Amino acid sequence: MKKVKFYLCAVLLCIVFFASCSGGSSDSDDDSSFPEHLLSYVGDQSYKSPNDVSGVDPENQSTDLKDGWWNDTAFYHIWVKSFCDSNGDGCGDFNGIKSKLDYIKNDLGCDGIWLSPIFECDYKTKSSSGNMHGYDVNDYYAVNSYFGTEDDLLSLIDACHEQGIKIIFDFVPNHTGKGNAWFTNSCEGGEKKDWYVWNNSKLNWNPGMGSSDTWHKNPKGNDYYYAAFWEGQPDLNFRNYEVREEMKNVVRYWLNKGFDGLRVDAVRYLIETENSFVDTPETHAWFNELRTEVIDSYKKNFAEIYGVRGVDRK
Ligand SMILES: [Ca+2]
Ligand SMILES: [Ca+2]
Repeated sequence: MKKVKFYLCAVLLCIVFFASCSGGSSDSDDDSSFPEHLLSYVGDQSYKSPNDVSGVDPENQSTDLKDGWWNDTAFYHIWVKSFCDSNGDGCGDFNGIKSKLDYIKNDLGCDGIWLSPIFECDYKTKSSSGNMHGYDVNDYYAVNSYFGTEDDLLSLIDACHEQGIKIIFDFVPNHTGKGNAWFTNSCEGGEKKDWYVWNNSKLNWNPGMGSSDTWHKNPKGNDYYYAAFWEGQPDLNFRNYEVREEMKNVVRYWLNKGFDGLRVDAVRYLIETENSFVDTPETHAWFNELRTEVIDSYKKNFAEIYGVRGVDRK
């Protein structure tokens, strides 16, 4: 009888052991599969942004631009937070840059400015210990209030053009900040659920930046979202027609405010496929849409794109 009890216990322990192993593997850390639903295109193809701009606004466009102007323009990259603080609050700002245009043009010999991200962002601080990089945008239609007002920015753009300086903005389409209202709505299962990349279990995609810890738990649900860079920068879903249009609208919106062009961030990572997480034909297709539907219509098209042909930023 004792032997029977022993064997029964052993069998039960084995069942428990194997059950726990198989249960663990369904939510394991080494699942690099590509679930079929992530290949589907979703959303409303006739979607219009609440901030919709229907086309080119000629009012604010410079008239002295020739095709290919960017080829002989010397750009100065300005990290806005640290460049020049005009009001002594510890944070660089648009008015500070405006006060330095003569220095940029005549002392440095530059006739173009590339601004680091200037929009409302998730990690926002004036502290010198935090870099506030701005590559975690919470609102693509609002300037970071620590840098000044939108009027301050427009005044800077005008002043640049008066000095013969081109000015471009940093556009971050692959991901937003976690504090973006779109992401909050998505986490809560609202109408923007499919604006981000979700799966019911944690996957282990490695887009090639060293870490495969790229899927993170929904803070308001039981599913997981993809973030190629880190959990604070959730990837937008560019297989959603609404996202595709919204991000094209962001470019129209700011070019209409007078910017001469844009620098595009993280271009390699827009759309993932079963075969690759970077440089995919699907990613190229969206940039082609951006070029043909938006940028080309401005006749002063310029987009500084890092890494689209496989050469990443150095
Ligand atoms: Ca300031
Ligand atoms: Ca992506």
